[in-house]
Amino acid sequence: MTSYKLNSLNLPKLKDSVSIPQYNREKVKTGIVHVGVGGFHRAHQAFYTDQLLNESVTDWGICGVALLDFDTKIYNTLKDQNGLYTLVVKELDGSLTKRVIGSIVEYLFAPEDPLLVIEKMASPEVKIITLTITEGGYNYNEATGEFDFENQLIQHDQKHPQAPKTIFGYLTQALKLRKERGLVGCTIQSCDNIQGNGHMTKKMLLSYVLVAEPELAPWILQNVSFPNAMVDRITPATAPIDITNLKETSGIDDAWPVVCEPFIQWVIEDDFIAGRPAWETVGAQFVENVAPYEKMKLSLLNAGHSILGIIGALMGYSTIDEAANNPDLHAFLRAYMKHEVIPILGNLEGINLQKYEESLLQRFGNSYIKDQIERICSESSAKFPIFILPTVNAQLKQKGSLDYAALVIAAWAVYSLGKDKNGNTIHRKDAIKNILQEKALASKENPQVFLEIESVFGKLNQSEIFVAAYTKAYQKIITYGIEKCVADTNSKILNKN
Ligand code: CS2
Repeated sequence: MTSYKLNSLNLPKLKDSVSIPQYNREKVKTGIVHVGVGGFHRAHQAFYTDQLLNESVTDWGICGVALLDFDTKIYNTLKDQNGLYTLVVKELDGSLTKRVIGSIVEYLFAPEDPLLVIEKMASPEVKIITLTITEGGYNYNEATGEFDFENQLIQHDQKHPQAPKTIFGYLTQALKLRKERGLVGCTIQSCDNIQGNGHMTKKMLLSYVLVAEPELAPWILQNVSFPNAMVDRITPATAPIDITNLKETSGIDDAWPVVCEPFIQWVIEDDFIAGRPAWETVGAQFVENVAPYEKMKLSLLNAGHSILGIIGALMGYSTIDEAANNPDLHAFLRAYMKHEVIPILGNLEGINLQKYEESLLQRFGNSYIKDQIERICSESSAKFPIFILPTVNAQLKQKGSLDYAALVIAAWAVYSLGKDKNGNTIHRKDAIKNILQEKALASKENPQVFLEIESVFGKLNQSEIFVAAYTKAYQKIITYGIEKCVADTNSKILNKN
């Protein structure tokens, strides 16, 4: 079929094969600056906002910001397509729902022109700055609980405030301009998977500001709000076949479409100091306290992902659905949720945890999604402290079950050696990959060494109970192999001395 390159000019030609923005993008004003235009942002916030713009709202267009050199490819691609891209929802029956999204009306590349980005963030029409900068982007040290001033990029920002490299440098300069110009404040809204992501953003930003621009801190406290939010939509990395299929079946020549699952959720605290879009009209939920939703999602969905990812990788799988459909691993995950997570969640008002758990297992098992294990396991050193360790620490406090989590962490130590059960190489991506590997090697002699990585595990290696459970699990994986170990976790092997 004839295909058209996706851009503003060709948009009308595509309207018969796909739904396209119903609004005049030129009339849309930028009310939001979003930092980190990855797949997740494009499947989630930009999608909610696109629906809103379709309802004749014009003040809430998004200006994307690419912060890192690494973002060059997505920046060039979207620039070329005038900010347009296709969102392909892979439905439960395998059919595809496609929609061209138009809510990203501007896009800036920070390394090219930092001052332009600072000006944009400071501009009076911008009311909200949203972030998807990944769990690791908050510059938080698990061992100290504090902002990491050792980070060289942070040190760079302190020396070169007008050409920053980190989000903290940018926000500080933008807020400083707002203050100096007597402008109203704004909302800074994290959309990352972190418990209390608004609190975390506020704490980390203020830590930086107190050192870099101390006089700005009181102004921030008065003029900037940081709502917490829970975000959810499984968004695998786009595969080359997704691009080809889109071109062949719909005639859309899109260099970087986004694929995702049908499920979507966004629960937000209603704390927007300078106003906000009515995202509730397109499905977002505004609540007073988002903490229970965050806790539930991080400790069940995200932890579930990491468990399927790490153990699945060792078993030789490459996608999450393969791991989730392994009956033993499925039963293991279910048991982890039941014995270790649900007891610490308590009663969450208005939430049926049983139903939530069932829906997660169904989402993980959806074989049309093909979420990559490599994506899930990437940056595990930033994920475990948020997704799994709070559960372990809570169980330790109440002297409860921790054998499942101990096995997962032991599996991570074995995974960090870089070979699956068949001896094939596992491709790993992690900011501290070398440290993980070095500790994993030393763990062959003494398994506890892996737990010494303080920036990940904090003081966990000082808990005799945990160390004992972990060491036992580690030795059992080495002796019996991951499959047998998982299969027997509920009964024999793990419980036997
Ligand atoms: C995943 C998340 O990165 C991960 O490890 O668990 O990206 C997950 O797919 C999303 O949070 C789903 O909302």
